[in-house]
Amino acid sequence: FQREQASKHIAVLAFPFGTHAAPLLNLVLRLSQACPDTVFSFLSTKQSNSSTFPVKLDKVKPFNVWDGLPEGYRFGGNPHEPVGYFLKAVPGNFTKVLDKAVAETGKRIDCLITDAFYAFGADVADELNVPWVALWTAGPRALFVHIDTDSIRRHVGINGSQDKPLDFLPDFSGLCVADLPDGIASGDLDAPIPALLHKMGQALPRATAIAANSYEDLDNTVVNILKQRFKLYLNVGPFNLVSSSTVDDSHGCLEWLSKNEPASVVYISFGSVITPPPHELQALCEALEECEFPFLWSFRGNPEKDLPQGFLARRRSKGKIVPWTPQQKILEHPSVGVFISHGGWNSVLESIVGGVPMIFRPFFGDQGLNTRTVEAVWGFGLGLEGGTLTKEGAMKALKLTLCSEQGKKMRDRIGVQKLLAYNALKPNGSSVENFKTLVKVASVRLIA
Ligand code: U2F
Repeated sequence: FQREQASKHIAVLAFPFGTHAAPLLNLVLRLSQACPDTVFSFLSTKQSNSSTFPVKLDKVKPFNVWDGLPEGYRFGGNPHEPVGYFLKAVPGNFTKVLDKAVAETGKRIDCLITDAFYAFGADVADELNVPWVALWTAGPRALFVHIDTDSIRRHVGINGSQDKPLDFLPDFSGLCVADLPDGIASGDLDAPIPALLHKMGQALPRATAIAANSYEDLDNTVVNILKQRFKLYLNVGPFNLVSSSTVDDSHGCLEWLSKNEPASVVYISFGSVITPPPHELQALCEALEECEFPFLWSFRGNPEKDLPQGFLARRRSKGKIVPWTPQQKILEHPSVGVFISHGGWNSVLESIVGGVPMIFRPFFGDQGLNTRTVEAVWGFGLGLEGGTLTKEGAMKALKLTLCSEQGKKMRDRIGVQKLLAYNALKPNGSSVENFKTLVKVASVRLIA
């Protein structure tokens, strides 16, 4: 950590759950390359920092903040619980460590970069008198519904009909209230995460810039509205095309894929935190057995215990189940024909870059919105009948995506998005130009 030589200091506040800290670090590494005389203090919880930082970095130093958990806390299986405790500890846990970062680097803070979830970033940046850059790690459309929450509530009411169409929103035809993230027009609006997102929607217009993990040509209408709503809205992704992380294929997934026919394998992953309930796992296993498509499954949990008896032994020649895969590389492998996903935004972008159509089983947050947007607006994936995994529903979706003319069309459509995503990151591409603007924003106080 080159304290003496570095002359500028950017503080970064990460959200330590789901796949949030990793894309933020990705952005920071790009900024660090563009601003070699800047040091970055990256604040997250100990657990998040130890899994996000692959190696010790010269100019980016991790600082641990308190996770808010009571003494002796034991995780009981509900992923929202530790988030709730953490949110009670912010922003105090961060501001305390910001002082430490200033003391250790010997540099005042010149710019604040936070996960967009942190509305308090606006006040902290004002107090420091520095620019506030917020990173939105999900899709443009999810951001839009969070900044327009009050107006959506006025239109559709609260906890009213789930079938109400959202066609009063731009490019939302085919979507309805049920597709919105929980806490916008239904559910417990005062629960910690809906409250956080509502505050976020109100604070983000104060940000000097919002950076987002997307590209201009995806969801163009919505992107143009976001540009009017914010001081500066900059798509600088997809991040998976600029990530330099090494590929860990310790379970031999890529080699296994190579033994399969092109576009034949079903890849299954429900992201970093979710395991579907037992009856849905059972239904998916039955569908895979009956259809006999080869599959690769990134499984959270214990497959011996959680999957139907005998399934592993019976499917050994056709399927591979592992605890973790190099997902980006998997989706770029020509053997993968379809991706069964929870609809996390990183997974959607990785499927676009791989050119692989998707089948969705969404669980929370933006996942339902991503599902219906891909299905009804972009046309390169499918939701399941009834929204959950049943044997019949899964079989139908698999056959449709892998063996029908409609599936071929989905593959063509996602292929077009793939090209657009690559174009955005070519020299002079929109994400590259947006990134240059972001570098200027982050350096503004530094130049002054
Ligand atoms: C939260 O997302 P998740 O972490 O649940 O899901 P994704 O956004 O799809 O990200 C999962 C990442 O984990 C990687 C995969 C993605 O980059 O490549 N991965 C892997 O490398 N190997 C594996 O075996 C399995 C996964 C939230 F739940 C979502 O709703 C949000 O959209 C998202 C972004 O804000 O954060």
